[in-house]
Amino acid sequence: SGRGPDDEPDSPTRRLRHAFLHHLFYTQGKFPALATKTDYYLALAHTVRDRLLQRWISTANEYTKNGSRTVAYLSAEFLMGPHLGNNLINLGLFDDARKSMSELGLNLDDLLYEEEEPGLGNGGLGRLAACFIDSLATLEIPAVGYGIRYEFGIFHQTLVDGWQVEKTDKWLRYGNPWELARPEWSVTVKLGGHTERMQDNSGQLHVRWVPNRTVLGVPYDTPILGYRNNTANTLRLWKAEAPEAFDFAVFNRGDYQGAVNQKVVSENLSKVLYPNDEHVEGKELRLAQQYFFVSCSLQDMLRIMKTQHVPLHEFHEKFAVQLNDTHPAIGVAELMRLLTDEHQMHWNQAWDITRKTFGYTNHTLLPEALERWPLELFKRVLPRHLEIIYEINARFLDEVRQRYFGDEARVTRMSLIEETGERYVRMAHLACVGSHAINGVAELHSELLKQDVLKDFHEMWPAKFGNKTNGVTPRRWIALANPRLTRLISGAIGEGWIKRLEELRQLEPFALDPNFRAGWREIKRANKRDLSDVIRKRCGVAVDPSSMFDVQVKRIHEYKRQHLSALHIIGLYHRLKTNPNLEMTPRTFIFGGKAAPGYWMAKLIIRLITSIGEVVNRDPAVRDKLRVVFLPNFSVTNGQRIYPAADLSEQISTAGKEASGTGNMKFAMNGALTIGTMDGANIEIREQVGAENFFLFGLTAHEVATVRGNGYRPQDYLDGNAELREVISLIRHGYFSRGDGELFRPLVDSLVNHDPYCLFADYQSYADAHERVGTAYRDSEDWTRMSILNSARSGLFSSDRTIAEYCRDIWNVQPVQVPILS
Ligand code: 26Q
Repeated sequence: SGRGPDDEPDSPTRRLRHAFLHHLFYTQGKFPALATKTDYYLALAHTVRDRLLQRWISTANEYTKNGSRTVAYLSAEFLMGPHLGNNLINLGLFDDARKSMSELGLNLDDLLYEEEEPGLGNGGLGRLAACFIDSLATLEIPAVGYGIRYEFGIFHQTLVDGWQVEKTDKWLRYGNPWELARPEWSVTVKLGGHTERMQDNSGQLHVRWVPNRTVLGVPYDTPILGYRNNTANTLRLWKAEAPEAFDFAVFNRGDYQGAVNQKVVSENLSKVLYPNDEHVEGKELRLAQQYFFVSCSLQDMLRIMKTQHVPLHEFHEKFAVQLNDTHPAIGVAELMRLLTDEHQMHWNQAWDITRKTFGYTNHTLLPEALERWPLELFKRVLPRHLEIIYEINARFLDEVRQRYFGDEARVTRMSLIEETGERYVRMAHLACVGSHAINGVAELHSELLKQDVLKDFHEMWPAKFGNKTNGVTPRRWIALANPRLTRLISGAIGEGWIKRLEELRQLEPFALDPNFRAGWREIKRANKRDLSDVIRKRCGVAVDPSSMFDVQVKRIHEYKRQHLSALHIIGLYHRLKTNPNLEMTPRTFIFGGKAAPGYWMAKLIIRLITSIGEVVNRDPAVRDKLRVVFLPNFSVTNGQRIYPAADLSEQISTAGKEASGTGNMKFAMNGALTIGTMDGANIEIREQVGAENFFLFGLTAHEVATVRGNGYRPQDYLDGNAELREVISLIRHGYFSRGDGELFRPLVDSLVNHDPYCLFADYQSYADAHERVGTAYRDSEDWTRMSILNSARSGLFSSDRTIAEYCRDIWNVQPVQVPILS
């Protein structure tokens, strides 16, 4: 009849189209003539949601039937990124959806960009949690992600006069089609007040916590699909609400204002994500948030045990609970409280269960990022937990004293309570004592943990310690973000790599095939053209896709050293101005990343970068060789356009400071070469891709420690480096601030006088490495070969590998296959 398969009555494309029109009408209540882009997005989202509910129900059914051992991943952050595209990929419906939309005159990409991404995280730690739940579902591991349903996620960053300005993130504005409220599983959480003790008839002592307020935790569930399997796990995020009973009580006293106010106070708990990472502030609301979601989650696990008739003493057999940093570490004390106070279990048995339940992942070595809570604050919010922590501590320190007879200095160091000066609860110590496994997130980081931050704990319990090098999901970061590359790779080696990333190795021989290289290069070029369009729209700057795209995107932090790159760009600028005929590989420097709103120095670094851009981009003497742009609002969505378009990945943290990094992995997978230090996972990336395909520079972690230990003097490096002196002098004299010599003074003074992150010590080495980069880029055939090898050898950095290791070494969980339900 001449009809193609897509015109068959029940072809996938046709069914999608029908379902879509159905939802446009019955869910959005619109005719095409009145429909907005948001309506179209929501209609498609609901169409996809219908297709995943089947899997969600059969998964829940299968897990319940088998009483499967389950991973509970506790994290204050899940930086999920948009769901629609990812779900289409995992369902295998992406191409069908594109087709059915285009048959309706709609462009799928336009609809995908309509989704407001759930930015419920700051950066690496939150995004890692998102990659992990993706991999757990793909590996068919029974798992739940537990966290907070923040009403406002990470702020939206805009640039005004080159400065960061924050806007609230109203991600729920148009509703969220991916979540389902489960009010029937709400739980009550107590806060504040005091404790009372009483004896029962048999003389047994009971502790009663009399809170001064309670809040209701309402779970909102989002299905998390595995890649082309039938698994749909759950992300369960808690929203705080006022308990109804309280409402009534106040209302009956005629205090309507008070009742409404109570509602406001309760809902505050899940109102907003704290936007500072790697720098903790002892804020009462933050502690309450942490306790809120942890208590909700542990109570939820107890409820699940009850419905599945699992006896309480098997808690650790039913659940493996992972603490994503110390943010949920209060869970150790909370589980003890639930088992002993609320379920009358004896201390020793409860403690045994608790330790077998928890694993703790550390994500930082920076002292300012280690959580400690002032004792008074802690007692005000969690009086009972402070008592429990004292009890844990007393028993623990007895053990320390026995083990290390007479070593009171060690006892002081290891105590869960810091008592020198103001007193604090040390959350990392609580997490260590309450867990059976402790891990860092890259080899170097795990080693430094053992030698430094957690040295005493490692000496006491060496077997508890391990390493789990981070990974990222190739579904979102290659298949979804880089469809062109995905097609090329799959054409060469099949599609297996999407689930088994090590298969990318099969690309190695293609690095020597000129045809394949040409295809690879053309894809990078097309991705760069796409990004150039975005840059033109967002920054008003025209960049040349044939220039080298040199990219640094990540949170703005002094230790990550965005300003080292800034200094070097000024160095290049200076070279070009003094020698107009200088041969230089044309470069476009692309920056992106948010600064914590209260981190003044980070905001000044953004201003420095935008200032350099303003000068460089309009200087006819250099603009053909140098462009500098700061792309506002770096997010998961923007990352998906940036990583595929990068030639060079900047991973330039001071060695020993970046626990792992994960952006470094996303770049390498997408064929960028790295310029980087011996820090975090850079070391392992270099080892995998080969030293000859990686631009290394800078001091090692050991050398940094030595240099600093010998009384580091940045001025000496300045005296010894003419270019660096010129760079500093240009900034000082207001060259990038219209003659204002004050603007960047805090930044310059900090560098010249302290330079806590050794920028000056690494400057020349960095500049030299960039010289090698420039030379290498000019040989485009060889660069392409190295680019292919970077991708081909990045298989280790799939979060599937990471999760398989957690399952084997820490969680002891097995996959459970979900049958197709018809
Ligand atoms: C804690 C208390 C109060 C307020 C905020 C915080 C807070 C919030 C977020 C502290 C730290 C964070 C985030 C840390 C983080 O993202 N760390 C990164 O984790 C990645 C995943 O393991 C690593 O790759 C990065 O190296 C590490 O910096």
